[in-house]
Amino acid sequence: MKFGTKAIHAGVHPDPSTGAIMTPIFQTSTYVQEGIGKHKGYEYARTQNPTRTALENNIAALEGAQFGLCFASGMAAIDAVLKLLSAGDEIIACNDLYGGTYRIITKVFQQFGIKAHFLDMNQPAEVERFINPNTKLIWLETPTNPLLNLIDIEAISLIAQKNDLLLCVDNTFATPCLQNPLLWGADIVMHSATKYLSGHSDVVMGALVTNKPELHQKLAFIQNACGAVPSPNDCFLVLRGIKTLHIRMERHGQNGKAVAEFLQQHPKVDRVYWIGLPTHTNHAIALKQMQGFGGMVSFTLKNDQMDEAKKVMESLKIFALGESLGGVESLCTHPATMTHASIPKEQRDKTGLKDTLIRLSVGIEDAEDLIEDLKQAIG
Ligand code: P1T
Repeated sequence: MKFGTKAIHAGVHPDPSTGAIMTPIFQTSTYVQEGIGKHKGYEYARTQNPTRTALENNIAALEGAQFGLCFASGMAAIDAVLKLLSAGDEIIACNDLYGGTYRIITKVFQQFGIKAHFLDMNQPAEVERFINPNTKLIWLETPTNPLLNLIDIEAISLIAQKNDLLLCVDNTFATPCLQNPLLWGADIVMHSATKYLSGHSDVVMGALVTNKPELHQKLAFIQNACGAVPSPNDCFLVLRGIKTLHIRMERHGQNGKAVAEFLQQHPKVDRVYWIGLPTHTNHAIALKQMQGFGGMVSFTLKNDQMDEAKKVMESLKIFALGESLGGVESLCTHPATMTHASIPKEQRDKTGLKDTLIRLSVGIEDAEDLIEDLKQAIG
């Protein structure tokens, strides 16, 4: 089955009791059991819920995985992966990544005795240099948030396999439509389903998928034991969102290209970060492991002053100023004060995340209108 067909059909079945074609919202906390130990596979809604099961199976199918699990947020999904570790274990993570991921590793798990190294993963030799007997997990995002760096998943997975480490890839920016990290050797794929999977900026949710039964069991145990599960209503919304994922991603990619090319030729714009530009440092990695380039575009201005960047961000009319990404509507984010404020400035400076960087989540409106908006805002 091809991707679009899977997006619409995988994991979902007409409701056996009514024939309803759309998966019902099973708004229940418990299930009546016929006798002690006699039930229909559903006991308590933290542990299982049929709306959630449909979504978990759908996301798993899109990633080419056997198993899927959904969580109350992307952060709850990340939390579950990190809970696979024990005190004394070490993580190697990419150095450009969502601020919340950096924060949970350094501010929450560090106090439980877990140590992390944040590295430029375009130097696989550098990754090997930091591996020691305590290393247990490699965490990467590709494309990264917000600098749109690309990391060769296969190259890193070879290192992970050689050293018996888990590799988890945050696939939020690419979505399963553009990239399937399991195919390149990842053990776990993580999503903030809040973003493109939901696609309409009306849900907060996370997801994990894997092909390894043992790993799935451990993560399912954590999901149930810790309890950060999404509501059935939110599962319904994400299932509905995913039905148009392939169509939306096509348009995000077309609009991303139009916006990136417009910015690239603008005399006041300095650097443009979009993975589809042949001038992108690692464009070849996108060609190797992705089926498209998406709608995330970051840029800086030649007049590299905060006042200038602020003026542009506050003058945009169609691009709404705010955190998040991946919705049908265009958004403009200021990473230094919003999504990445929890990464200390010295660390941001080291990875090249300037205070003046502007991040765009290019939506699926008409590209001409988006370009007009940028034109009037940049001046
Ligand atoms: O917001 P939540 O659903 O908990 O997901 C966290 C998360 C994880 N991974 C990546 C790559 C992310 O971008 C995010 C959330 N990011 C934003 C809110 C943002 O605007 O970048």
